[in-house]
Amino acid sequence: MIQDVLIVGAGFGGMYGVYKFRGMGLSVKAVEAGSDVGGTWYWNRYPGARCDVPSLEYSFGFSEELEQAWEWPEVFSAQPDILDYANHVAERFDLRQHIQFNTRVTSITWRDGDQVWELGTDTGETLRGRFVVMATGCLSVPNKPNLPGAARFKGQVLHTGLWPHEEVSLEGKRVGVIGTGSSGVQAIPELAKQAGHLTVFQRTPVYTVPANRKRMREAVQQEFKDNYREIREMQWRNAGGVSGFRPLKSAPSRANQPDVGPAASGVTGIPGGDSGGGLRIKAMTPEQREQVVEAGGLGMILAFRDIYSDIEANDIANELFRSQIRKIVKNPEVSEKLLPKDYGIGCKRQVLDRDYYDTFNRNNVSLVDLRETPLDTITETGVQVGSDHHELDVLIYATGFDAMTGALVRANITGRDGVTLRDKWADGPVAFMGLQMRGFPNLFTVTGPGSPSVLCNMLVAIEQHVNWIADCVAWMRENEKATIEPLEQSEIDWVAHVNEVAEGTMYTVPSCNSWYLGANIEGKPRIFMPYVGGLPRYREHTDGQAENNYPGFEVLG
Ligand code: NA7
Repeated sequence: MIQDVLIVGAGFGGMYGVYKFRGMGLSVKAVEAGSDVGGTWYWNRYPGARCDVPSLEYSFGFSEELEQAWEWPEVFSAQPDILDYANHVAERFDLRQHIQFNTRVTSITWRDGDQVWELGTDTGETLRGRFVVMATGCLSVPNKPNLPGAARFKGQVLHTGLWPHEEVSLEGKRVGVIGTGSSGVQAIPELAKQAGHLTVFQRTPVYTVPANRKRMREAVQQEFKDNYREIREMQWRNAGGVSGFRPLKSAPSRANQPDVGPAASGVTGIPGGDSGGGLRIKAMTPEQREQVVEAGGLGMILAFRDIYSDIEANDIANELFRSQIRKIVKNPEVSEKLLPKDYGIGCKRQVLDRDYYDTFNRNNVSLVDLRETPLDTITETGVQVGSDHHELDVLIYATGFDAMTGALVRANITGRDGVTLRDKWADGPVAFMGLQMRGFPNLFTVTGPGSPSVLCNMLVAIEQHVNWIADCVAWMRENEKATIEPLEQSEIDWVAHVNEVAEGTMYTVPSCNSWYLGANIEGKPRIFMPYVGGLPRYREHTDGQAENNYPGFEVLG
């Protein structure tokens, strides 16, 4: 059987794809490596895993019934609650009947004669479809660095991005964690509570600020539900896909954190996620800056408008940040190691934490600075760093992902004339609007490189992409077109535009090494992959293409 649409992945993108294409009367099948839905939230079950976008914003807007039915327990959701939501969506819309679980797609090949895609799987099947939608996620291929001696370690080895489904008991154990990005920073306070001793192996210190940890108030949730249509419009008009809607009618809470957004003004994991402040750090005296932080907390440093585009302002903010951490971490030697010094705020995705710095005041936690003394080797019983051997029962990799391109390249996609995506992207991802690649007709990517994706509220970005792809497929069918793919020039112009808008931001300054740039993966070309121009500007481009019958694409009848 040839499916109208084959979808790879059953995270939020794949799930909404199934719903959308089925609703158009098309045959659709999704293939998922995991045993159930949820994508990111299915795999990342490590203790402390949590979303960095407010719960009421990080939700689907395509169904009013869903919006009204679902209750979020916290202002920022923990992983189990988001996974519950994913399960609820699957059940409510009866999506699982269209999803083949426990099946990894191992190859995707264009058959020009039949104009179909053929998907090979690790179960030995071959699936055929007219259109393919890659809903494979931006952070779905765990990065496990090739550390010397790693295979020798006899204890338990875990990766935050592949955390086991069954309970992991760390009680009384000597636990080591490598990595201090979002995953490490979220996990470390929880691991410290569970472990006998926790050793943190840090290569690059992080700028992290406290997350909002408030319970959801019923009145606030209700006000969102009453205003969801307007809120969704506000999301579409916001650069980061976050409405920033503030409940007006609900009685203000007495707790010292706001009911909706971040702990302090301007704080989510994505830029433009909140209205932020109008303050400029350069225009203030040192005393005034201190007062801002004292009044609003560490996260207020992120609300200064000028720090994202002015290196001097950025330096002032970085120093202000460091001075605050020195006050929290009691041991000055440890404190100094925890301070980022060779890159600035705004270069990497903002990390939000719960008690991260305080955790280093515990007497069962030690910090090993791999910049000071590099890791020599993993041994059978631990990690050797210089003359110190750290004995461990459990070694946890919190070492991130081959972001944005990893899952697409790994799927072994071969397009027209035998050209592989791996070859096409050897020098970095080349795609039109993060939606399609020339040479790969009728294959679409959800939140692909060159789209707002990880710089946007992911659920909003996913809905926008799936809607666009569905409209394109509908248009093709109405007009009896067989194939669509971008013109070569469209890709060239788009990549130039993506680079142009990223220039002059903190994301691309030479001192910055982030997964946005692919800098966390050895040998990966250094290219800024997401679209920093914001969702509204991006939508002008995608809507413009659709409204004008896809002038940037080659469409064959
Ligand atoms: P990140 O942000 O890529 O962080 C990975 C961490 O692992 C980071 O501290 C790395 O240090 C460290 N790392 C990676 N390789 C090594 C080696 N070889 N040795 C020592 N340390 C290493 O991944 P996360 O999973 O935390 O977060 C990814 C996103 O998921 C996050 O931004 C949110 O959007 C959700 P480095 O900085 O490379 O020196």
